[in-house]
Amino acid sequence: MIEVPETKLEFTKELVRDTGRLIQSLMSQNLNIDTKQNAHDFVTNVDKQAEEFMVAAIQAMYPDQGFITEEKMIDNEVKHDMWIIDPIDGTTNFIFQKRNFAISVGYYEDGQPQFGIVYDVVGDEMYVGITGEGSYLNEQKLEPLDPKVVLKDAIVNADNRMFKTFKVDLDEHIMVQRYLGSAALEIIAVAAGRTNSYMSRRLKPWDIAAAVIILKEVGGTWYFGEHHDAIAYADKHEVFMSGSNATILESLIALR
Ligand code: 2AM
Ligand code: CA
Repeated sequence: MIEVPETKLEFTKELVRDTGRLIQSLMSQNLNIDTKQNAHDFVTNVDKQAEEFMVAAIQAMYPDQGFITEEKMIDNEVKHDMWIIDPIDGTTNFIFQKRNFAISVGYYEDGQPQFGIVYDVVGDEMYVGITGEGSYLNEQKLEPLDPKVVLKDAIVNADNRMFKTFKVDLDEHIMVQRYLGSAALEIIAVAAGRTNSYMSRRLKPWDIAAAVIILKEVGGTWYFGEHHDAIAYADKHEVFMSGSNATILESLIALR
């Protein structure tokens, strides 16, 4: 008999850990690598298998769930209970570095964020944000972010192409630039207080849906296209800009 978990959150934490183990075991075998829109937009058999595994488990446990997933192993459809899933965020890192990638699962009800999980598989760090309750790293509560840090003292994560969209030489207005290559892990770095901003020119809902729930619970803030401290379900690229506080985010917007 299948044991019914106490809550959807507990179920999902367990599922994400299981998916992490699946990814680790497949990672040591030969990867089957394809490209999507362009030569450097990769997807592997592992992205697809991991997504299929998660979707099947959720459907087996709960009826009538909606999904928005990157690899489209299920028809994407908006319902009251919504799962927004990126099985591997940071696929290029996954393929070439075998680290610095994450599983991202955001759970929304009636458009409202409930919980988000970002799991750094190789680092074995599970970040969980629960709306109204706080955010956690491996069950340890994250501290609220400092509301007083200003842009000139900020570590800003973004690629050079994002920096080039600014009216100014952004390097002159910040402490230092960094870039990792996994939107979920970079938003998490802001939430954990390791950096002060993450920005990207073109993200989709599954890149951010889980991490922003974690960010919001510690006082961080963001724009996703026109949406302020909110996401959109549409399968559409949007500019993403975030800050560890409103001063940093508004300063960045003023310079763009
Ligand atoms: P991915 O690894 O799941 O594709 C850095 O490249 C970040 O941008 C990663 O989080 C990556 O997610 C995301 N990204 C890269 N290309 C993308 C694309 N074509 N659409 C949406 N997100 C993309
Ligand atoms: Ca992905």
